[in-house]
Amino acid sequence: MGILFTKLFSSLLGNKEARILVLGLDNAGKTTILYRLQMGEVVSTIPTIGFNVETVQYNNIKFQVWDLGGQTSIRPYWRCYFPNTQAIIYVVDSSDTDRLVIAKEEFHAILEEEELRGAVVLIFANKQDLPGALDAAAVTEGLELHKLKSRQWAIFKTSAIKGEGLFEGLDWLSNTLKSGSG
Ligand code: G3D
Ligand code: MG
Repeated sequence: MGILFTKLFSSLLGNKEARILVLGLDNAGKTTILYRLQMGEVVSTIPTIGFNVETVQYNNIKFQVWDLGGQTSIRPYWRCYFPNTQAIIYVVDSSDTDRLVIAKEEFHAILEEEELRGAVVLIFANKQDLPGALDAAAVTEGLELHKLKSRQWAIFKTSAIKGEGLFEGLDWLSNTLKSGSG
């Protein structure tokens, strides 16, 4: 995946600093995906306010990961991470049907942020290898993706554990960003 990743993103965005946020509820598979991509060293930082942010810097692109949900008091501090965000990769545990409603609410809440208005959205319907995992259509419905207006988005079925679907999703993302409207 490391080499594929280089192919996909090497020509992206020139020398402009860019950010890609990888978000979702805890246990969705975000950290697993970050390691799967093998882009480089994952640096974990805990800002004073107490939420954990994992960062991988790939050339001029910063990938940053944290868990949505939980304490509302820390949310204002998320905003430090919003400027220059080109894309959001939203990761869902497709087998966690109990929390799909929370995943949906968190998803739409984050997209209301002014500074994320222009961000392209890639959804990973993760953990497809688990029995009972919802398919892409069911996750699309659960997340109410039809409500996304004037935003480029796509959903891909993935298994981070098996490394399936990640490349296809990132291929879409890099093409969409390269086409310039991201
Ligand atoms: P998070 O960073 O979003 O909180 P993690 O999620 O990447 O830490 O993953 C949470 C758990 O889900 C981990 O299991 C991880 O191995 C597992 N996981 C991630 N992606 C997949 C997947 O595609 N399929 C399956 N079956 N499991 C997955 P543990 O047991 O280490 O807590
Ligand atoms: Mg994690």
